[in-house]
Amino acid sequence: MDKKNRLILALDVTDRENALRIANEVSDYVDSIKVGYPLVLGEGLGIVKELVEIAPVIADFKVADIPNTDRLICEHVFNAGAAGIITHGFTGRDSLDSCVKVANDFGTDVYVVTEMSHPGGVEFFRPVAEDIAKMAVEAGASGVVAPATRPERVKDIRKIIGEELSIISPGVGAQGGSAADVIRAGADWVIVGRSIYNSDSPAEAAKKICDEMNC
Ligand code: FNU
Repeated sequence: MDKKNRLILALDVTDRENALRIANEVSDYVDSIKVGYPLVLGEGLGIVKELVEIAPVIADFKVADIPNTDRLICEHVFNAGAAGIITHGFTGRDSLDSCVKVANDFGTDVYVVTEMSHPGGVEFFRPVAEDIAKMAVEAGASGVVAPATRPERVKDIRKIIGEELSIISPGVGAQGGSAADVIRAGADWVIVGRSIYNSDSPAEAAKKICDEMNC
C-alpha cells in the first residue's frame, strides 16, 4: 500500500449507495478502503469490485479457520480484487501460512490481528499479542493490526516486528484513540470508520484526521 495519507477508511455502512458515495467523497484523503462483514453481507462481494475502482481495498474478514477454509476465503477475496486481507493469528501458524501463501500467489497483503482495540481486546489477546506478532514476522505477513486505543501496545508490538512489517491501527475517534498519538507510537496507518462515515462531511472529517497526523 502506498503511504501517502496514512489513513484507511473503515467503510462499515451496509448499503451500496452510501458506500460508493462516501468512498468517492474521501478518496483524496485515504490510501485504502477497508470493508468487512457489515458491507459485504449487506451487498455481496461484488461491492469490492466496485470499490477497487476508487481505492485499494483491504478485506477485514478476520480469517480464523483451518488452513483449507482460510485458503478458500482468501482466494475469493483476492479474486474479487482486494489488495489485502485481515486475518487472525490465534488459529496457529499453519492457518496463517495458508493465507500468506495465497496472498503471495496474488501479490497481495496479509495483516494479522495482534491485540484488538476494544476494552474486551485485553481479556484474551493481551497475553498472546507478542507471540502473534512474532508469528506474523516469521510467516512473512505484510503487517499487523494493533490498537490505537493503546499506543503503548503499538510501541511494544513495533519493537517485536521491526521496521519491515506495517502496523495498521484501528480505534481512532469513536473508540477514543488519537491518530497523532498512535502514529507517534509507531503505527504506519490509522483505520477510521464512524468518525468519517457518520460525519455530515466525510471529506472534511477525513482531511482533519490527515492534518492531525502531520506530526
Ligand atoms: P471505528 N477493527 C477494530 N479493532 O476496530 N479490525 C480491532 O482490533 C480490529 C479491527 C475494525 O471504530 C472494526 O471492525 F482488529 O468506527 C471497524 O471496522 O473507527 C474499524 O476497525 C474501526 O471502526
